[in-house]
Amino acid sequence: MIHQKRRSSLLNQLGDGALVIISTNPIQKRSGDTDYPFRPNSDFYYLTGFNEPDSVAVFSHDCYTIFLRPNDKKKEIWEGRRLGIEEAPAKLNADKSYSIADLELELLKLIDNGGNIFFDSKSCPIDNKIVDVLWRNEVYSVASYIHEMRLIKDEHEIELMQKAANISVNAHELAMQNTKSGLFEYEVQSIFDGYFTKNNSKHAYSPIIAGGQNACILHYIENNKPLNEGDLLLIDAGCEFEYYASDITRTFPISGTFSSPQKEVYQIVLDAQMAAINSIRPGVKVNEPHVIASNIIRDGLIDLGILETDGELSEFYMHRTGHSIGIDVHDVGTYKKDDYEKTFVSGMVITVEPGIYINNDDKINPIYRNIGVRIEDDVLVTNDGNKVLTESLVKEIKDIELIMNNQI
Ligand SMILES: [Mn+2]
Repeated sequence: MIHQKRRSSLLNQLGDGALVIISTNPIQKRSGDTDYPFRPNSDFYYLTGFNEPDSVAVFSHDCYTIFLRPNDKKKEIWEGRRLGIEEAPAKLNADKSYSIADLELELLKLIDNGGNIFFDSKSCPIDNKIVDVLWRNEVYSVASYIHEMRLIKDEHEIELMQKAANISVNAHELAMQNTKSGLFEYEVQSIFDGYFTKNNSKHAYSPIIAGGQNACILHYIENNKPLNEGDLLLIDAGCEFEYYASDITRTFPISGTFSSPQKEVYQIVLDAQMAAINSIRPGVKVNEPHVIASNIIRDGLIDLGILETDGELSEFYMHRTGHSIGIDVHDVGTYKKDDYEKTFVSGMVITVEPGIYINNDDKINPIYRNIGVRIEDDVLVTNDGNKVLTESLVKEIKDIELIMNNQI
């Protein structure tokens, strides 16, 4: 029902007689006869709830048609079960279903009603076939309409995102409790691999398990170095549960106790993160958390003598404070440059993830070198402010030290 509601809501914006055509992702080859695990196209899944490859949805106010793989006993033994043409209408709330092999023939009939056609090609084999069928027609883009809808999460989506957040929170907690020097970064990653799998979820993105100076490499994913006693460990990992993402970063001392310089840097990032989160409510510009976090980080770094009064903050803080999150971990909307003037609306979910990255630089006081800190939570905009979906994961210095020393 939720998908039908989304389709109707989309059609209502597109005007009378609109016909939407949307396909799922192609299967991607990994090597030889091995494929990457299939994941449906996010827009397609949002509108259909269907997660098989080789499918196309065509819908108007009058008719919803789904093209999919027919049942095939032999193929299903090798490749897995298929919903099949007979079961599809009842299961997917469709009016008609056809084999994907009949796509061109049936699509020609479906576009014959004269209404505006909405379609965006991903230049994959199925979309190329659709383009061939549509070549005589004027075609309009539908992606921006779908993305505006996806920006505001409905109750069903918020529930799934809360579940994803909870799984990730628990995995981070386990990692804090089980980290010790001498382990390799991948051994800490295995805590997430195991916990996510055990809870019917997957990594929403390549996890970053970065000890010491590796934390200063923003997209460090090698995760293959040993953890050293005096260093911090930065973990950016989140699961995807039923196609909805979570995204959490925590930074904590491998020994279980922060050193004084680590504390000083960490507290600046935490203050920046909390202030940025506190600013989030409907009507506030989506860029506001970034402005607030950047100012606090700038002042903090100047106080520590790391940044000159007229210095470049981007030497130590070179990314944005957050992004939209949903079916995609970097979800549609709100964090692109044109969107900075937009304001928060109830139902948006964004990350808040300021950081400080101090590289090994002669100019910097040695006690602060090689410290990288990021703290990230997922925040739902509510009618009267916000709710942090990942709030149950500790981040205050004293709480992290307690949990790491198994005292809570
Ligand atoms: Mn993030």
